[in-house]
Amino acid sequence: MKTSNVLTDYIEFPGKLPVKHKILYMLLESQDKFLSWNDIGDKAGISGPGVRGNIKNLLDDGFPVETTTERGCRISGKQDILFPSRIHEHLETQVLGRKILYTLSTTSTNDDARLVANGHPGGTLLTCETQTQGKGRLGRQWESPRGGIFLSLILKPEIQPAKVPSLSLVAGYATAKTLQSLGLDALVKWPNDVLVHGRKLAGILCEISAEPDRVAHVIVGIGVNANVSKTRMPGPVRERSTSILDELGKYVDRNVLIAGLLNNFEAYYFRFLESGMQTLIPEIQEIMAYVGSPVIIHNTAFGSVETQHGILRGLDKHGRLLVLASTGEIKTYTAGDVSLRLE
Ligand code: BT5
Repeated sequence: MKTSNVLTDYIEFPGKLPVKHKILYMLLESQDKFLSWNDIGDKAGISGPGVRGNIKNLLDDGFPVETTTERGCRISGKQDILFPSRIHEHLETQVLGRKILYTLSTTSTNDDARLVANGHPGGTLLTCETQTQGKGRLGRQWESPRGGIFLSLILKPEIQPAKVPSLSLVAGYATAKTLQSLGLDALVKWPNDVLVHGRKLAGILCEISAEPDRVAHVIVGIGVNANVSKTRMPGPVRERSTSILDELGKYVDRNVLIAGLLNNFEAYYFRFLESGMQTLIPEIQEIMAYVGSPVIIHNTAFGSVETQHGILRGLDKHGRLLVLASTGEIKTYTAGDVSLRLE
């Protein structure tokens, strides 16, 4: 099913599955067993040529379908694929992920989410297997090989636009806590990264659409290097990144992980909406990277790059970064145009 305005081929959950996905899930569920051409056609409600056309499409999408004239088709071995219905099974949320838009490949789920935000309720999740133009902050690129998690949430919070930058930190905190529940030593690097052993494992990109005093929507994009080795990243990214697979040496169920992330995020998001950042700050600070360490800040908020050296002190009650400069002055930074690194 195509959703309005989105150019790529998203399926909507809950909703009717397109035939190609019906056949894919049939093959995955039958595990290593062959399904005859007739059985596939009967169950999917299509004729022989239709089955062949859809199997060809699945092969073009990169699924390892084995086809034989006599025995039919199968996909053998365990496949690392997202199932919206499995994400849904593990959700404990009231709002986040109650509606899921899923596609195999797209340019950027954040861009797609922005396109469809007006036509979908707050909490809608967009996710995919790979992105061809994954985005980071400040025009940077997000490497999005298969096996990673790429998701965007459409949020419609009734808050002042000035409070929105804090959401990036809330999402980063939820991501770090979710990774900690897998046994990883995950830390939040202000404002939008999650580090494990000093390397980046996840990143957050929040994009806002607002009028002066009203938020229309916020797109919270989260990328997690899950079942993908950093050896598949280009050189400069490889050196500074890591993944769940690299850290734990095993694959995780990305469906369960996405659901767990949404469950955590919703709990923190609701607390943020009800009581602001203050209540979350002490716990975020507990798992914040670089506190007490010398850091360098690059601030591009005023057009040119302003560089500041200092000691990272932590966060103020709004989630802004506090840095002690050598002059003894405490400098305050708001997420958005600021990059932070260890000196
Ligand atoms: C981020 O930007 O960390 C935000 C990443 C957000 C990605 C999600 S995926 C779903 C949604 N759709 C999108 O198009 N985006 C969001 P930033 O702090 O600017 O970090 C970007 C920098 O991280 C790059 O310049 C690289 O140095 C590095 N990098 C790129 N890909 C990486 C990866 N997969 N893992 C670790 N580091 C990466």
